[in-house]
Amino acid sequence: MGQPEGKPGVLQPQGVSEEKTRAEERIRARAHTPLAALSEEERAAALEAGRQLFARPPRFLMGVADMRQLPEPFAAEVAFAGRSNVGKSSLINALFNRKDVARVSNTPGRTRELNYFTLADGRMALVDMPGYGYAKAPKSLVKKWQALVRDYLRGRPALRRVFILVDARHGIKPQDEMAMDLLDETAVNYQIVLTKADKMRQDALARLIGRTAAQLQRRAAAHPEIHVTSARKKQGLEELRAAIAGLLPQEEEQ
Ligand SMILES: Nc1nc2c(ncn2[C@@H]2O[C@H](COP(=O)(O)OP(=O)(O)O)[C@@H](O)[C@H]2O)c(=O)[nH]1
Ligand SMILES: [Mg+2]
Repeated sequence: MGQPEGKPGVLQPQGVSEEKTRAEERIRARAHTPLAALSEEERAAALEAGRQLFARPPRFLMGVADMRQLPEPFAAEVAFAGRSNVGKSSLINALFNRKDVARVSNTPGRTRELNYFTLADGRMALVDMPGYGYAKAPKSLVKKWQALVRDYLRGRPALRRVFILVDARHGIKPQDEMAMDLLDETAVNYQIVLTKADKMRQDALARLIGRTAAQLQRRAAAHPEIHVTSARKKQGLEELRAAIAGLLPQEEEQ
């Protein structure tokens, strides 16, 4: 979904060359094609690209607590965000089919940082964002999270998408809405990933998906497709890997 032009309150990217914009449009168009809409051959290729991207463990590059420490831009960057305990570490580990990838993000001192992992021979960054919103988090902490994230979102033109993880048992919570407001405001594309789907019955899950889709409809920067995952049952992982791989520009497009 492209950003609606001139929409009030939505920042348009600035200083982007026309050529780069066209390349980005092509990338977006491809990345935004849901797997179900692809031909069988294209679907197989997308899944294989996803499999390859996650076949090797990522490298932990650095934790960033201060915007002056941000690494040089990557060909593509994606970020994972969500409320504390949503299952972010479990999902990142499951995507790589390892047990300890995301452990570093939970070590004392790193829980409030943007933790950078690199994949695809360093061409892509996966950023594990600090968890937000324990319900009783002090206001000052929430403010700090917002400031770090706002600066981050504004300062990373190669940030292709933020995956907002939402617990399938709870659906979108006020803290998630705050995060989505921030993403709409900074015109950064985002997509909902439901976690812990194994905890839900099919009918309840279907209702939640419908409700969640409706909540996204009027949001400027939201990608409408919703991923349904379970780290425990390894559900929805192939599709999510494929979606992430689709955000990496092909070599010839760089
Ligand atoms: N049933 C179920 N529980 C999960 C799943 N993923 C994570 N959890 C549990 O949810 C809790 C928080 O998970 P964690 O990955 O540490 O969340 P984080 O704080 O967002 O990194 C842990 O007790 C996990 O075992 C899942 O797919 N299914
Ligand atoms: Mg974690």
